[in-house]
Amino acid sequence: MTALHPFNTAFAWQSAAAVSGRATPTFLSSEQTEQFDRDGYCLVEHAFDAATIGALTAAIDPHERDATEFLRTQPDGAMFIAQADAITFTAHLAGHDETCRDFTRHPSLLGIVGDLIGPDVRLYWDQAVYKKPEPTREFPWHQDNGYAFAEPQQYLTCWVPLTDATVSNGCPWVAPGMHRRGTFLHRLGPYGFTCLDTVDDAVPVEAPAGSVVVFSSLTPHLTGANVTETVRKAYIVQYAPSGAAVRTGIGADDLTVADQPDRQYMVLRNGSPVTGRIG
Ligand SMILES: O=C(O)CCC(=O)C(=O)O
Repeated sequence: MTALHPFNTAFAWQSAAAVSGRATPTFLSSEQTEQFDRDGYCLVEHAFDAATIGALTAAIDPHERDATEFLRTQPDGAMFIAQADAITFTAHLAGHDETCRDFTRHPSLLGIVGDLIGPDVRLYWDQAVYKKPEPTREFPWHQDNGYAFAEPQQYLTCWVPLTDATVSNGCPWVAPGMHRRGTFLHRLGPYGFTCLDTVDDAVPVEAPAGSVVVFSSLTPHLTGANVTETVRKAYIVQYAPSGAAVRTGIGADDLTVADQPDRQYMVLRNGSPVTGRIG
């Protein structure tokens, strides 16, 4: 049995209905929220039109190019788990790019977070992940809460493909049902933090551009190698209930509330979209 993270001492999964206060979802279908509760993920198709994804990609590409150029100045073209010619992570775009920021408040995303988090929600993290043609490198099994331990442990990742994501180019795979145990112990491997070596019942989630793979911060997932000749692009937006905090130790004061005004802004307040200027 996989060991738990030392900070994960009393976890109990909260259903979508319990956290959202919605007996029936208003944006997702009941089948989707049931799958999310049971398996830890669901796929939402036709969430964004082609123009939205085209504009988002056009906005992100130059930032990713800059990130790649920066990586090339580093030893081996790499820094931590990013590598210029294999995988790049371009974080906090919503903090300075208006197209990305607007996207984080897209009605489809707000519908999803209203159904799966609750009435008061902040953006928690955002990053573009570009997986370059690289036939051997998997991004290993991990939970997003294994990187930085947030409380509540249960927040939401919306994995938005900017190009069709397939098994061949590195779509996400998930480990159904394991989110219900809370955060696992992670160790740092060559390509990132990891909590599991193999998963017998792993499910690939192929996702066309325009869809979004929605999973819990506690859902173990990996992305496969990219054996095609084109770049697989994704923009990842994560949301947490307002008041969520990152724990760095076991003390009562070892918590930092995730509310940086420029990039961890409110997107829903009392169930209504928060519009207007940010920061
Ligand atoms: O998009 C990818 O290839 C991996 C991204 C991922 O799992 C993450 O950033 O946690």
